[in-house]
Amino acid sequence: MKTILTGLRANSVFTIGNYLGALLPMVRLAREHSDDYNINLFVPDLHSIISEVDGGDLQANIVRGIKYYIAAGMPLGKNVHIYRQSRVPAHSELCWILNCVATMGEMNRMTQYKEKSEGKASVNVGIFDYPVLMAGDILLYSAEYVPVGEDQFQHIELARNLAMRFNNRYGEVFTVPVSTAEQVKFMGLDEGIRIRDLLNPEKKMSKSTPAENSKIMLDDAPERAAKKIMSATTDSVGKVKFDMWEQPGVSNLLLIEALVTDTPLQDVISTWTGETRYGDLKKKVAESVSEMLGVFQAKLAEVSDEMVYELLESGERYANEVANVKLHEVQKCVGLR
Ligand code: AQP
Repeated sequence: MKTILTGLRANSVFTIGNYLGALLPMVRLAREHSDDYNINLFVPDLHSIISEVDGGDLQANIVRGIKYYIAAGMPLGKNVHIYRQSRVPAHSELCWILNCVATMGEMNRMTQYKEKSEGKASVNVGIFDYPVLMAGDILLYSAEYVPVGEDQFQHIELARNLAMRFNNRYGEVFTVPVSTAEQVKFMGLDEGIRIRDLLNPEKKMSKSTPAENSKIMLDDAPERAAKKIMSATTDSVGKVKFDMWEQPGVSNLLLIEALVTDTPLQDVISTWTGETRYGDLKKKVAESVSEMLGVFQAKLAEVSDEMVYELLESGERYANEVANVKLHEVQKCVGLR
């Protein structure tokens, strides 16, 4: 059976960027395909520690991260596997082997590394190397489809390159994930999703950005989220047009409105193009986001810790079984067994 796999770092509360760009597409795919695909959802807790864990409580964040998936409507059938990366040691072991296949040249080109290390006097090696760990996360389970936001596409391409290079060198061991263009098609999209920072819409919305008004968190009170939308940066053009280059703030609002209300983007664009009162657009988006958060938060409150730990127990048993078989195969190929 083919595998669809995704992970969201549990280093803090998620933003609506994480929710709309990765969590919701995965939930949709799981709903469509959980009868005939393995659906692997994991918490990349080893990735979490490459940056400081906000709130200092990684365990609580992990449990909350899994609750997010459930609250977002993830089906919990027999083919859905939920696990923590650190409970499957094969991830770290495969990462080391892949480190010996990856090159400094390709790693130095990773945009996320450049962005995350920009302006810092000292950068940990984990920030540089985590795309290799991510490649291992994918290749261990022979996942062909990896729904992620647009910012992670370069890492999917890296995973493909490492898989192909390894296969050329040692034999056909890894399933190569499909190209990012095909990933997008599989998600039913025209292009990858990138929700922008509300104050600085040239940048993506990130949980680690310090400015509170730049991002909407999934635990924001609906009224607070509405205020953040109302204070979002727009532009001085004075007329709504969907153009991420010329009018990124306004275009970001249109994209959020489409995703939050599950309306085709083209329909939202047609409704608002030419509108001169940005305030009206903001008001509508603020209402939609508040409503979405209210419904989501009510569902979240119904998910118990016990439910999460039960899912983890069976998910981690499954993940270790599958990952150990693949790791053993890899170790044999490189001469370690
Ligand atoms: N702004 C975004 N728009 C669309 N998708 C996004 N994702 C993140 N930000 C956006 C997607 O969310 C998934 C999980 O991301 P992650 O937490 O593993 O790491 P990240 O990409 O580094 O997310 P952040 O919010 O930017 O975290 P910090 O600030 O901690 O670095 C991925 O699929 C990602 O594409």
